[in-house]
Amino acid sequence: MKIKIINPNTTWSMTEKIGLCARQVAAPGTEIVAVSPAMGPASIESHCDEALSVPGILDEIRLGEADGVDGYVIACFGDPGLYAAREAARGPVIGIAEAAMHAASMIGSGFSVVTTLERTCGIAWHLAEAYGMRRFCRQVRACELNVLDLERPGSDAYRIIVQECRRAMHEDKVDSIVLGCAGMADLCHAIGRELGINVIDGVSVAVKMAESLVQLGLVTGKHGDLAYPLPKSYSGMLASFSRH
Ligand code: 2AL
Repeated sequence: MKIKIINPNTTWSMTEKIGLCARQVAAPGTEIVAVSPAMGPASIESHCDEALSVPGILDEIRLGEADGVDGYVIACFGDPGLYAAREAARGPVIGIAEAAMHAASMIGSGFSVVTTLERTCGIAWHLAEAYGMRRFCRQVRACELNVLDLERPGSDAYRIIVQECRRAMHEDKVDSIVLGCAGMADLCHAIGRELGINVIDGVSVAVKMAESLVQLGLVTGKHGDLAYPLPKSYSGMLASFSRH
């Protein structure tokens, strides 16, 4: 089967890292295709960034549908455009925040999210609420790292993230820590080993969930509000999305 991972930001070093982490957990018969859209923000750390990432995501879904993709992962912790992507796709589309939070809810009674900038904490709380995960989510903690600090060789990011995870472990009394950025995927095992607690990377979980749903023959429902969007005209910069 073919699983396409869309990193909605346009930083390809992060996309390659995400692809590598996905391939480490994928089953032998699974082909992982990891991409960044041709248009979009270099990093996603605001509601505006999220909104501006969605046309690029939908373009990648369109290409994926033509390319016989079986399932998709949206690899950004705000799960931008998740429901729009589901409308446009035949197969399942999984967001990394929804995947990680659900996994955490199945292995314990509480988790904390450790994310990048304070300003993104509201997005994580909102998703916890929307997914029915609010009662499991004890805290959302920021490291005050920019997303692109995770890509900078020699940055202090690992040490700062471990420090915040340690605080979460002791102060929030959680069973797991959910990493709040796709760019942290490669740090998951090292942090888990160092702290001796479940550390959940949504990219890995989302890949396994997408694989499982595809293997079970389950697809996105097309009889309700996730039906394919109606054909219509779009103008200006969105003209290429027109369907007649
Ligand atoms: C993210 C993420 O996962 N990728 C990105 O560009 N921004 N989310 C976050 N909270 O930092």
